[in-house]
Amino acid sequence: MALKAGASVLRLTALRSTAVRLLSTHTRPEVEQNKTKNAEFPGAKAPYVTEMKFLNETSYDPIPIYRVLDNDGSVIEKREEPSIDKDELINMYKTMVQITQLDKILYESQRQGRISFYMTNYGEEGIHIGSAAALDPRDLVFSQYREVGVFLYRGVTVTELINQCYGNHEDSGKGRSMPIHYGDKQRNLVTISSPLGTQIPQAVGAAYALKRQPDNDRCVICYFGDGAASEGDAYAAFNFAATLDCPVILFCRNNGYAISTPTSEQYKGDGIAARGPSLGINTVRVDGTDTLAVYNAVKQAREFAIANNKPVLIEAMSYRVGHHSTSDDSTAYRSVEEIQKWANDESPLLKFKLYLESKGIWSEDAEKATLKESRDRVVRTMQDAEKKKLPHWKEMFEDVYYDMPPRIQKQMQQMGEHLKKYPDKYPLDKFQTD
Ligand SMILES: Cc1ncc(C[n+]2csc(CCOP(=O)(O)OP(=O)(O)O)c2C)c(N)n1
Repeated sequence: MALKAGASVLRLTALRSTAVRLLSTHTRPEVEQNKTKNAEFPGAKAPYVTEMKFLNETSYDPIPIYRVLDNDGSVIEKREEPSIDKDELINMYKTMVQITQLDKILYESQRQGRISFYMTNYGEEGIHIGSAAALDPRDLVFSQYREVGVFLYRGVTVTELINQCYGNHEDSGKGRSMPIHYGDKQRNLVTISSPLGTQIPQAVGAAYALKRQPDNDRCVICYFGDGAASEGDAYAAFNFAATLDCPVILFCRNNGYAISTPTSEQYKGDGIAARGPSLGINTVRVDGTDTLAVYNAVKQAREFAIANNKPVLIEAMSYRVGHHSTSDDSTAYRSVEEIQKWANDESPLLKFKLYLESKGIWSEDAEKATLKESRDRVVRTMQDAEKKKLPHWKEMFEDVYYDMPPRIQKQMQQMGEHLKKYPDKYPLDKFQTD
């Protein structure tokens, strides 16, 4: 009883003080002013409102998609046309053609059992070349796996790429990684690794290291897919990039699919770009089938990132025209009509070619010659790569430890004895020898 009486006294007192508070808020003029003033919480400086409302993706307009070229290759707004000299424009287009030829032939070579795996880049050539052309060769590149054009544009040769896919002794990775896991230290291209998203925090860390160097004039670019953007690593990396003020371009290739998962199942809301402003990152969404739009976005992102030591998020919208990889048949989860529409009407190569033609610097003859040259280069190189020996079997025991521990030395010795005992059981003639 005593408790109950006590509780009702407390309730009465609380009611009275609420009433006093309410009355006073309606009467005190300084409180009137507070309504229009921004709140000054440590975690949010924002206006107060008196209407309780949830916000969601429909509360805002979708982030627009920046483009320079129309589908017919014409420049929409003259002021947006970048000034790129003729030779570079031609080099950009030729590299795009080289990507498609590399893809066609290596894809087939996997089908013929000559290499174990391959991933094509169809539909994303404009992303590779537009971004690579806007970077400085000293900028550090972290890629996912579908960015071979960036490697080509940096000067990695078709021979080096094919040696990697064949895993022969001339592969700088010594045949230890799956095909397409390229890397090139001299050209500032960090070796690709398969686990999705791991490169994103690494890239942010590298950008942080760059910013700590005196007079830094380099940035880091990190490519990742819409699927990889769902990894926890991506969120952590975005937030570190923003809070630690890192000169990194976070470049999302949104090609509509993560293997068979369409973006409609990958995320709700307005794509990857919408995450940028929410974390305080300068963000732009571009048409990834428009090489010039990608070029402008990366060029400005680079300048901004270096001048301000801040990240930029770019979401390049595109379509993965090929199957996910040689292990996939994408017609199981999307229609052939859908693929054809993007392959034909929105081809980044076609748009760029029409642009070059409109400038009078490209012709059908040049097209034919470039196609033949790039196809022949791949076929010739592939035949050479096949003849090259595979790395010495001892390589698989090396390079992990600076000084090989006794247990690994023992395994290597046992392997040597085993091969001596059963030489006819292994294709030893295909491997380098001592
Ligand atoms: C951590 C991790 N989970 C799953 C996979 C298997 N996997 C390889 S590629 C891929 C899809 C990635 O899609 P996206 O990032 O959109 O890139 P895209 O292949 O479309 O270029 C998945 C799920 C992986 N490699 N690593």
